[in-house]
Amino acid sequence: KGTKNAILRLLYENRSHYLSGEKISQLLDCSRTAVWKHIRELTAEGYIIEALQKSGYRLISAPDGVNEAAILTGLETKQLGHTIIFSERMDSTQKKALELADDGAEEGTLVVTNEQVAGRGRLGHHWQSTRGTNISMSLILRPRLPIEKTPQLTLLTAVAVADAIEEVSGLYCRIKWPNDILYENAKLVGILTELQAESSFVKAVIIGIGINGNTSPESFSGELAGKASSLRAITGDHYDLSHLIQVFLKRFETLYDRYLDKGFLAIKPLWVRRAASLGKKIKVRQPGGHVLSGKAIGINDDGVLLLEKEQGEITRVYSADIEWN
Ligand code: BTX
Repeated sequence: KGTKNAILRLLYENRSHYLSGEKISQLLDCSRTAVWKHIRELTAEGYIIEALQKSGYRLISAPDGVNEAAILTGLETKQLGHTIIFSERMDSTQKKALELADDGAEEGTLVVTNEQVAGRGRLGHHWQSTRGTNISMSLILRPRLPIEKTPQLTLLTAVAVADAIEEVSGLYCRIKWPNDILYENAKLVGILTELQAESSFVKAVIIGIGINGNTSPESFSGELAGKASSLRAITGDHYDLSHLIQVFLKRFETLYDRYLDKGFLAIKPLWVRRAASLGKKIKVRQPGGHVLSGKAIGINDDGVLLLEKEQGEITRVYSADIEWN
């Protein structure tokens, strides 16, 4: 698998010209037969690779979805995403990332798959993924943060994803507290932040992100009909999901560095600018089933939602699902 990945990586890096079998075998220190065998395997997997007798190989196109080589080629981050754990199919990237974090995976490790069969949302919800058309990924971080600050990373992630979506598609998305990314009330992205801690400090934060990129509108049926959408369903365009991941990682890294340096106050205005829920009358459904209603007046400097109840009393909301009409 290692050599095949390395060949794919070379093909991605040299997309503008042909790379001879001999050159590949020299660079990777393997036989030309091995190169030929791996190229044949890649072709069977759906990669279209042009082979010219005198010139060599050139990658024309890749199957739908993401792959490790595509994410790494041209990635502009300093650290995030430099280690990628990819496989075509996984139960849940979140589950895998939690295991890897337990085993000491370093900050910035990205777990990603094309087919997530048991995706998890918050509070035991299910997250739907369709093969090759949406992004399912989990990022492992090791910030030196007290536990109570970690929800801020969810808000930061929402800003980074919304900014990345805007950069690749031009769509201006809004954020519904704490973690939904909406375009005209349809959910395009889900974010799930989980952590491993020791006493009151964080050992690892795992940020799971699901993005409906090229998902067809028909796949949002039943409960999701009218509530979920995808970039493709909105614009009609087809997106390079590996590129979207690169743009996200770059943006996230910039904001994360700024956050570690200056704290949440440096991120708050970026979040508020995109906030969909502020100023609205909302219903807050808390874990455990308790429901509050009132007006969402803002978030405080820690990222906690401030709810003004009928009588004018202000309550802080740390974790909940919110809705409005
Ligand atoms: P959440 O609890 O805020 O949202 C889950 C709810 O969203 C579901 O109950 C359902 O109503 C709706 N939903 C389910 N699938 C979709 C979808 N594809 N698009 C729009 N709405 C949907 C959000 O939880 C957090 C989701 C994180 C998913 C990522 S994917 C990579 C990583 N691995 C993993 O198992 N989870 C995370």
